[in-house]
Amino acid sequence: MKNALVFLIAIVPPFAVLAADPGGGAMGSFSPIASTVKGANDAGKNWVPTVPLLETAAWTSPDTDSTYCVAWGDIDGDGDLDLAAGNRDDPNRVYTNTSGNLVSTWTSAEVDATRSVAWGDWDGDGDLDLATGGNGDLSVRVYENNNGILTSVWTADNDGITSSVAWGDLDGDGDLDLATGSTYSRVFRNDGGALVVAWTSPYFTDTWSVAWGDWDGDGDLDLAEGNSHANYVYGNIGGSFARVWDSGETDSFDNTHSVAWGDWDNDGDLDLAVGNFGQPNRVYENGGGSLAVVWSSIDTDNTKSVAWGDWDSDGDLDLASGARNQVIRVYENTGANLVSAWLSAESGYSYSVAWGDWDGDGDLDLAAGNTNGAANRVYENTSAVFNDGFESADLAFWSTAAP
Ligand SMILES: [Ca+2]
Ligand SMILES: [Ca+2]
Ligand SMILES: [Ca+2]
Ligand SMILES: [Ca+2]
Repeated sequence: MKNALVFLIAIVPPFAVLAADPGGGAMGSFSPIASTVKGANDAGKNWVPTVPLLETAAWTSPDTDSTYCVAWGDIDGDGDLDLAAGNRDDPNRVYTNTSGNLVSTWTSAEVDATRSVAWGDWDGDGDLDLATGGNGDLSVRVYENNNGILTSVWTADNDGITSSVAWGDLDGDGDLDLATGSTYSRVFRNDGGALVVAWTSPYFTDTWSVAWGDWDGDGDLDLAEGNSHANYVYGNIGGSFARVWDSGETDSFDNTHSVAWGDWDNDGDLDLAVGNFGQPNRVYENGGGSLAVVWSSIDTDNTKSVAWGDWDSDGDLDLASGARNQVIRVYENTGANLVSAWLSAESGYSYSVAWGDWDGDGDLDLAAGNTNGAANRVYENTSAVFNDGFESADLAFWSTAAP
């Protein structure tokens, strides 16, 4: 998993890093580290010469649950990330992280045909509780966390399939409210432990995905909606919502299954990635009150899930995508473009991808939730970071380049 060189560096103080000197081959010190190393290797933008994510999964679940959604969260408060899996035809599951292994420690009593899971401390007692959304009469559920055991404590009828759940404090009162994507999107407000319907979208949207983000920078959370037709953003106006942006697409255009906010151009506002099924994925750049397509993928994967994460730790957000019956991709952010830079070895039914540092070495690893008889997987990132952007990928480059 971690090569000996990385381990050597990890145990020395960060400002006295020793590495092979590319000029003379002797051991020496770099100062400052990031500019010296990256400037010499990476023309212009911080392009990392080696791909940081391993192609073959480092962890594969022993079960083959039909997982529609995975989410990282520290269920037991021991400082490492555990993995929740929302399953379609099986009980939901939590894999607890035990020294780098993920072991199933909880399965739900219910089988809800779950499509989405989200961690959040809904009761403010300091531990993460789990919201789920799925099919059926009681398609939205909250499991309360008691010492790592999750028990269903709240359910709601959401008028149809709930494809997406997302926690966010819509009214700034310090507790988490819950957005749901369904036939009509909803927001449930947290009123002292009870979740009550605060808003229902007036639009029939057939929503696949919802995501909170302060798109206009006014300090409250707005809501993006990924739909089978046009995508919407609802602006938060004093705790209620009004549609303030419409992508304007028709039924024959993007069939969006996943949306994710992220500041891809580092200009301080949130941009929106959309994962489209059988059509190009896209990034809409935030132009202050509007979103405009600035990137479309060359591929037209059956994308089910997109997730932003800085996989190479160079300070910009890269984009992972999971797709049905296709490989997982990572699109590397090269400045004003996203370039497909990594493909998983497996071609699975990856309905969900989620970044998280599962081994606590400072870089983002990638979890994939798979359906159709495929195990869930975690792909390990080998670019452990030591202070400002200094990466093991650079170390590996220098160690092989030195005489
Ligand atoms: Ca809690
Ligand atoms: Ca931006
Ligand atoms: Ca990056
Ligand atoms: Ca890691």
